[in-house]
Order: sequence, then structure tokens, then C-alpha cells
Amino acid sequence: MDVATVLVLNGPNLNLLGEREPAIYGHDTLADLEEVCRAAAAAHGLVADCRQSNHEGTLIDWVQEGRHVIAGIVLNAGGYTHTSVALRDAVSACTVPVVEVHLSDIHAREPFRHHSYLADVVTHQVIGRGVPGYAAAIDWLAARRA
Ligand code: CA2
Repeated sequence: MDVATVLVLNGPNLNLLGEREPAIYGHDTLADLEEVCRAAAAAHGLVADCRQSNHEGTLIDWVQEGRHVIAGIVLNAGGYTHTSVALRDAVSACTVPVVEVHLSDIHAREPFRHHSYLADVVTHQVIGRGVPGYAAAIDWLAARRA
């Protein structure tokens, strides 16, 4: 990873994208989403390093790995958004910009999804814009660099 890297991290259950709940998450698979990220990054001369894990500690390790030097982190923490102080603490330790992304509008869903432990420690949020929201997050990171 270097200054041209955008680390795109997807959390628990996002490997199931396209399999169920298309009304909420759309029809695209995780592979489709990652291709959109790679194309968006390439348009700015950046490289998207896309990773997914169902494990909180793995996501924390990856956030720590990217916390300095790279262009930024795009983070959809999935359900950990609403539960994880530990992931929040890892994001707080980042000197690079971190964009919180959600496919769905978490504020229009069940009350337990309304609170994000990440919201006040991230640099920017893109919420409820589906897969194109990831491209918007990468565009935002690229514009911030310029
Ligand atoms: O809207 C988002 O991007 C979420 O971060 C997605 C998480 C959810 O817990 C957050 O509240 C909002 C869950 C992703 C689960 O994705 C699935 C996809 C297909 C089938 C089942 C789950």
C-alpha cells in the first residue's frame, strides 16, 4: 500500500450481496461492487485494495494497516457500525481520511441501525446511495487529495 492506495473495507455479511434482500441492497454482488471501486479509483490514478471480512478483529487490523500514508479508507462496517467501540477506536487512530459508506439509508430503517459508532470519528459519510455510493466515496477522497 502507498499514497495511491484506497483501502475499501467491507464488513460482515457483505459477501452475501446479490444473494438476498435485493430490495434493500440491490442486485450487485460483492465482486461487482469491488469492480466499481477499482474503476472509480483508476479514473483518478488510484488503486483500490478491496477486502471483506466477517470478523471484527480482522477489520481492525486492516484499518490499522492503512491508518497512515495511503489516500484513504472507504469503510462499510456492516453490522459492526452499530456495535463496535473497538472499530471506532481504530478509525480514531487514522491520520488518513476515512469515509463511512452504507448501501442502504440506515436512518430510514430499524431504530437499532440509526446510531453509528463511526459517525463522529469518520471524515465523511455516503449513506443510502447503493453501490454508486462507493464510487462517490472514492471521488470524494480523490478530490480531497487534489
Ligand atoms: O446498508 C449498509 O450498507 C449496511 O452497512 C449493511 C449491513 C447492515 O447491518 C447495516 O445496518 C447497513 C448488513 C449487510 C448485510 O448484507 C446482506 C446482503 C445480502 C443478504 C443478506 C445480508
